[in-house]
Amino acid sequence: MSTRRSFITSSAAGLAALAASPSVEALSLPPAPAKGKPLVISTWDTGLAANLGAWKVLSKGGRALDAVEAGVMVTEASQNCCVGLGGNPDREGIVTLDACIMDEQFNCGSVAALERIKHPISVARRVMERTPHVMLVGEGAQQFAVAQGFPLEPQKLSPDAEQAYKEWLKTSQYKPVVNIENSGSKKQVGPVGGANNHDTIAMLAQDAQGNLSGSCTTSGMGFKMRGRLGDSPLIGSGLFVDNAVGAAAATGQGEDVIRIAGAHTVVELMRQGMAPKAACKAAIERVARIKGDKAKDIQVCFIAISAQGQHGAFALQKGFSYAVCDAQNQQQLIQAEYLLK
Ligand code: SD4
Repeated sequence: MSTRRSFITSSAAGLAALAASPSVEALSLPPAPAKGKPLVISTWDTGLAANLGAWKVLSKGGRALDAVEAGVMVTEASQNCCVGLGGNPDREGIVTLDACIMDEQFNCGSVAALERIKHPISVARRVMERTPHVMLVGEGAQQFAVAQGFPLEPQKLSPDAEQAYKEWLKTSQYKPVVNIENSGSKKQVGPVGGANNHDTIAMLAQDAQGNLSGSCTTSGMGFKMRGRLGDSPLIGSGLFVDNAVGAAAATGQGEDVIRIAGAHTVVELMRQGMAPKAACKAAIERVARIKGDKAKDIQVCFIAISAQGQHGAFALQKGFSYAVCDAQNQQQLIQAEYLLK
């Protein structure tokens, strides 16, 4: 007996109806040709330098996956910012790192609560490529990294992080500061730490072949509880890529990104026909509805690119910028629109 669904999928008219219907998976449809490629976007002003790292790969016709790894490695290795081992520690004084990566074929890898490894994004990629798993955490993630030849770095805070931690110990209050990720922020030694506290970089790229990939790496919220994970290592929250539809990534208060499965939500909204910025805005509105009055105390931001090569972003609060690099704009920083005026 043929069901209505099997009838629709087997007729030409049905295929047209499927394409028009917002509720139907776009997975089976061929991706539309991309216009803006190659293209890379990433969060905060630190994304400018990271994008150039990615652009070295993209401009030579390289793969988006290689670009998003190389790009955020620039930030992880940076001496004066706090993605990577220079990041603010947890409340026990230990730096723990989270990262994830996803390619155009739904391959993904992730590490969380990883200690003493300089490039968590590369370990996440190894998890993706060399294990049957998606995610490794804590001791097991570190053991895997060492087995893969990643050197174990000293357990030591950067001078900025050490100063911030000492300041934090005076009150020991967990109170994240909105937009502290901007390197242009005024020095903020206080509840969540010092200047140059860029807790996360998320990056999305489309290569010359039109394929999408994304990466996300962070030391997490400064002075978090030991063992706390945010959205950044979680595929579907901090990052999601569907090559036929688009890619999205998040930064900001991880708990509130997780609550709405943020990056996946943005991609699903694009699947329903929304442009990247509109999809990011709708996801932010969802966060705001859930948080009510408390929305003013947090920052949440999304960036997205579509399979057609459009990009966009939206934030809950003023102050979020994202960096764009394509053939026309190698150094563009865009102030994102925001919801709470
Ligand atoms: C987290 N989302 O750990 C991260 C923090 C972040 O910019 O994005 N900061 O919740």
